[in-house]
Amino acid sequence: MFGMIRVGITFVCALMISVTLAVGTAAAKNWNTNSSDQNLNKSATFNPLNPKKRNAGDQVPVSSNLPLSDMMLAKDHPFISGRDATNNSRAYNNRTAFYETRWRENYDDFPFYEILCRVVFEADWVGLNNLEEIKSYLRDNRCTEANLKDDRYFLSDMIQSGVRVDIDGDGVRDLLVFLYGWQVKNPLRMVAFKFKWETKPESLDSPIERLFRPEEVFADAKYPKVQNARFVSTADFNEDGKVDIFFSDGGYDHKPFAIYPSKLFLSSNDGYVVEDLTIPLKIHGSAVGDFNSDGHFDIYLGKTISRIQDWNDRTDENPTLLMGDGRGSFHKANEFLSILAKSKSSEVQFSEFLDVDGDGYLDLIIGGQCGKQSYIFWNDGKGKYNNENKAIIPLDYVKWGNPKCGDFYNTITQVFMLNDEETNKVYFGTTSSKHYKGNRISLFELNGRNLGKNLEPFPDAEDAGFAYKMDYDGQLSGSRLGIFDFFFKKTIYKYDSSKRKFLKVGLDNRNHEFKFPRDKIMAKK
Ligand SMILES: [Ca+2]
Ligand SMILES: [Ca+2]
Ligand SMILES: [Ca+2]
Ligand SMILES: [Ca+2]
Repeated sequence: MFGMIRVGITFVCALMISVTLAVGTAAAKNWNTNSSDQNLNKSATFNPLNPKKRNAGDQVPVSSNLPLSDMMLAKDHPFISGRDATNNSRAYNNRTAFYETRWRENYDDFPFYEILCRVVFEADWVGLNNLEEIKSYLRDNRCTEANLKDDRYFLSDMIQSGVRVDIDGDGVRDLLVFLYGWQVKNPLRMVAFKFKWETKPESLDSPIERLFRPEEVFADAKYPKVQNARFVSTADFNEDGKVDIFFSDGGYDHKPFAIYPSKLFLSSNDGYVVEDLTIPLKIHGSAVGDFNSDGHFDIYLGKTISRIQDWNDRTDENPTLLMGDGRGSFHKANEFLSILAKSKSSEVQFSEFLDVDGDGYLDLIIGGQCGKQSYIFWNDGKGKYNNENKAIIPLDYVKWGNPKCGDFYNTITQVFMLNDEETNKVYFGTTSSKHYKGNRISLFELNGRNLGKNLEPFPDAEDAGFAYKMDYDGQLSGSRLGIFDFFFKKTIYKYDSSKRKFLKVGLDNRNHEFKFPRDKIMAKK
């Protein structure tokens, strides 16, 4: 019964694709097109299920006078064994930025209110247009509340995501914060904080030392504008051993629906050089990994909108695969994508490169929305994905009737792998939402390329927010998940091998409890 219906849905999709393909090729005009000789050296594959993390307690602040050229070294993550970007053998094969990003997008030391307070009182370049109003609100609340709301401004929107990179080469990863919020005719600009120390789980002392001046971080001595960095990836795109950053810009989600280019921050001896990777496009669901195992990181761009007046009045474009040349340039390579992965009708809201079947080649996960199915496309070993070689991720889809968007938990917000050492079983996991409402953890036992049924989906109605950000709480195997809400409060789940499900361990509100010098910050002009 379900099999027949599934065939029916696939057939409808195929029909839609044949119509949309003809008109959907205009989006990717403006990529850098330098191509290079492909270096096809083979080397050891990275096993994401066997990572090692150094003890956070071992890390102490060190001061040094490293030259500027040592900034942002990728080698400050020795726990990712075999993946050191400064390794002479350059073992890039099959690398995904997924795990690196997970580590660098770490929100365990993310002092939410201090960031907010410093953004408003100290970071005058950010570009808030109703600054006095916001200041007086924050003053009244001692910088400890975030619910100011006028007709189009919401403080909690402002702090959207962060990346931890050692900016000044002192051995302690600092924090770049990507802000979200529409201000007159511009998005906000970023902020970057110098950190004093890293993860000390018991401490509530603020990890922030001060704001970086823009010339300490960016080559052009300006903080870049950023509208919507919901999907951030870190990887060494120009292969100089230093961490680079890519974010796809999701634009502004309310009128006037402004759209902006997606950006690369490429390392240089003068700090990050900011480049537009795309023309202004509203992009959702990007992923980074070396899909064709040539040693260079590549980028997949999911749902793409080139023009939007309103949700019902917009021009969608097809997703794009960009092949990297290892020097920070990319060219379009959609011939490697399956038809579904390069069709706007798939409504790709989430994507990830991950070696799900463990054959050493990165598979491509695309997550649809509103009843569109989500898939894993298996890499054929040559970087090619096709519609015949895939698995449907068995979430709840529209099976009958005419349900509305958001009736089922089928909008993927995060994916992960779980290696259950007790039973030696491997699982593919997802968190999914009802179109960004609610959160459900799903687990599918992996048997080669077969996905088992959804094990004990948990929880349903209990958690109102969706999984905005996720970490592995120190264990990349995914046996302990930390799921962050919009305010970066964390809910921790632990996998119970005997029950084969995740159990909620508790809440971690530390990001709201950090002590910081409010009076000193608020005294600034
Ligand atoms: Ca530092
Ligand atoms: Ca680099
Ligand atoms: Ca590549
Ligand atoms: Ca694979």
